[in-house]
Amino acid sequence: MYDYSRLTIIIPTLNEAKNIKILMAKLLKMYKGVHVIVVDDGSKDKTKDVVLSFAKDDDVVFLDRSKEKIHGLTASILDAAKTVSTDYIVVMDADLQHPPEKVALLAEALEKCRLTIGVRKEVKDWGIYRKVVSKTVSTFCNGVFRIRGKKTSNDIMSGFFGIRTEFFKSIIREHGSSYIGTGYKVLLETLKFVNKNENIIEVPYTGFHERVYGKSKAGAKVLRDIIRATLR
Ligand SMILES: Nc1nc2c(ncn2[C@@H]2O[C@H](COP(=O)(O)OP(=O)(O)O)[C@@H](O)[C@H]2O)c(=O)[nH]1
Ligand SMILES: [Mg+2]
Repeated sequence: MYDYSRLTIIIPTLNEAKNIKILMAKLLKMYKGVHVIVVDDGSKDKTKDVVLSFAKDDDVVFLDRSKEKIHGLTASILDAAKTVSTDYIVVMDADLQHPPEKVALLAEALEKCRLTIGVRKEVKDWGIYRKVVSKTVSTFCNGVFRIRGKKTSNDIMSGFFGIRTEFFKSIIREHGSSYIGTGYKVLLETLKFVNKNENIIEVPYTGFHERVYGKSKAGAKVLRDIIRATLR
């Protein structure tokens, strides 16, 4: 039986009250003893109240970044990771786009390797244009990484991944300042610092769909950031 007290799930949030309520209830029921850090950039809705309501009975931390100078998904995840004291980390979005049941596979595979990646096998709700753009950009990023002897992935844009805490912390210590804090692709930026010979395990999943409540916060800047992060 896997001991989930060895795992911290990091969830970045910005106005996700409705989604985080559903997600936390599922995670805490499925994974007894797990630690959760919700890292928030100043939500104006009830995200904080919802998260704190879970903190009474479980190991749930609300990391408030509202007063930080740089807000962003990547900066939030890096900040949260620095505070983790368990062996393993899984990073997932709050918006129910990442299936909670796959956290188990990402976490368990960390016994055998240092990095695990949730790989979307099909993306419902995406039109042909978005699929083509996504495929083209991913192929480009993987191509650059391959040439540079770095690790590639079948879902280099994934926001759903597992990583050994010490491994992540050492990358952050050495390279944290080069990440685009306001960016959205922390896994892609991390792969830049992972050698091609590193053994990683990919966990495929189906059912990636549009977010349940609210809107995506990622804008046109994301694409520019991806290219910038890949090339530099
Ligand atoms: N802490 C923090 N979380 C963010 C920020 N922007 C988005 N998020 C969260 O990061 C996750 C992914 O964001 P989302 O807008 O769904 O991006 P998309 O999935 O790429 O469309 C969600 O849980 C968001 O609430 C931010 O600036 N700071
Ligand atoms: Mg999303």
